Amino acid sequence: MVFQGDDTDTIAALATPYGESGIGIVRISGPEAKRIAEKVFRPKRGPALLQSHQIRYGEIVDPKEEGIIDEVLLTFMAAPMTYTREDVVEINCHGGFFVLQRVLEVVLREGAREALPGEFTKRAFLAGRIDLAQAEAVADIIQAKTEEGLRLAREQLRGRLSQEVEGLRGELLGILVPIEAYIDFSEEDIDPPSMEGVREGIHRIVAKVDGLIRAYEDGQVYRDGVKVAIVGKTNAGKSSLLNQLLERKRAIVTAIPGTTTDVIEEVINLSGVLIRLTDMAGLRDPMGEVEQEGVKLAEEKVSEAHLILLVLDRNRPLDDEDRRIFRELEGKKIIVVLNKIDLPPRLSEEDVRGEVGNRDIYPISALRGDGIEGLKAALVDAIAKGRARSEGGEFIPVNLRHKRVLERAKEVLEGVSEGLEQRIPWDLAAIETRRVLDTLGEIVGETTSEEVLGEIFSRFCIGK
Ligand SMILES: Nc1nc2c(ncn2[C@@H]2O[C@H](COP(=O)(O)OP(=O)(O)OP(=O)(O)O)[C@@H](O)[C@H]2O)c(=O)[nH]1
Ligand SMILES: [Mg+2]
Repeated sequence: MVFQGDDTDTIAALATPYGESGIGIVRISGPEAKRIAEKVFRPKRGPALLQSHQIRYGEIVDPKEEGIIDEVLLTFMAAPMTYTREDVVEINCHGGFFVLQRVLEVVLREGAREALPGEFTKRAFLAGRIDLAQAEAVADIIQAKTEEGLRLAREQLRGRLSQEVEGLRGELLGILVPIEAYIDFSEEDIDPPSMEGVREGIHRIVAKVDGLIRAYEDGQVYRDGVKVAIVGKTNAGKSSLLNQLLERKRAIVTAIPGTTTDVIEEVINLSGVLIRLTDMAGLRDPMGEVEQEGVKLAEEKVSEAHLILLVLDRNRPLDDEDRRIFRELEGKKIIVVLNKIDLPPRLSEEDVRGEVGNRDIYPISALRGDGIEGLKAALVDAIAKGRARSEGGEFIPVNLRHKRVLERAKEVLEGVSEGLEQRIPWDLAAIETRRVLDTLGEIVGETTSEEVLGEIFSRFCIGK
């Protein structure tokens, strides 16, 4: 859905979800908010006129039918000290579907329009109270599924990325100003800028842009979760391990090899990190058409995974199938799980070491649950380590839209640097560099098109 609608009229929506709850809130924003509130609200005590930032107790009435709809607490907040910087009214009603529907109905009838998704936040953005990256953070906070995801969104709301981008634009301007001065006053006796100096400056900025692009990849782990694939040959105990990690019987477990044919995906939250676990067919030469499809799907999942849990059956010696799997996993991040330690060992740690080198090996019994807690800790550790490596310091929230903007900026900057080496005229270099300033401005919303804005705000729920 693309966002449309007048940005100056008065809007209203339910700010809490439909359904039964202790309270539900109807929110109104815009120039008519106060008038509408005074029309539908009858205070139990005190003056009829509403004063800013005071909570009042009273009733919502239907002015047409003279009937009482609900007993409420109403707050009027005068612009500009409000979320949208417009006049805002919030009505705390009883949280029933029907009551809320009726209150909203009379508010709309008195002159408000139903708000579109994210429209309150869009107004905060248009009024300059928050920038675009911060507006996006509001949606991220609402949608956060883990503590870490929430932390990231909070950083963004505080303007962490915006500061970073403003810094970059400042540096870029520092490069641009002497070039433009040279172009504008070329008749006078100004020396041309040093080509090497300009290129160095551009490279420094590109390196920072690269850092932000990497931050996206790190952040993705917290926003969307880490993909962990459970891999091993048939009957190794993959589905049993999935069930142990989920602490419920999700996948079918039988003694027949080839039990799992489809891909099973489930999400767990370990220490604030969202983990997307996939269990699937054992990797082997498929026996029939169903299994063939299953193995194909499984191979796809392996290639997408950030991390592999490789399950080996300690009760059986290694065979060609195992070796084929080792080869297929080359170059992937792997945690080795030695399963069925409740049975007699037919596979020594040395045999396994010969194949997996000095990777950590976790002995478990997926049947009895032994070693599962240790394995969980190892999982979290492996993910945290991966992050520390690429992060190299503070954490900056970057989403996919930001990343695309950054990639475009980087491309143009690299083009300018190459061009300068080939002696393109200074005015061309200046034009291109200015373009990057605008491009970066899209992150904070200074130069963002109406269409992109529409897309961003339609991600929100109604009432925010
Ligand atoms: N004794 C013992 N048996 C286990 C253990 N883990 C799994 N099993 C048994 O091994 C058999 C296969 O287990 P599954 O979890 O279905 O193995 P899988 O790797 O998912 O097998 P496929 O889906 O066929 O590829 C079942 O009979 C399980 O009960 C274990 O730690 N100890
Ligand atoms: Mg299975």
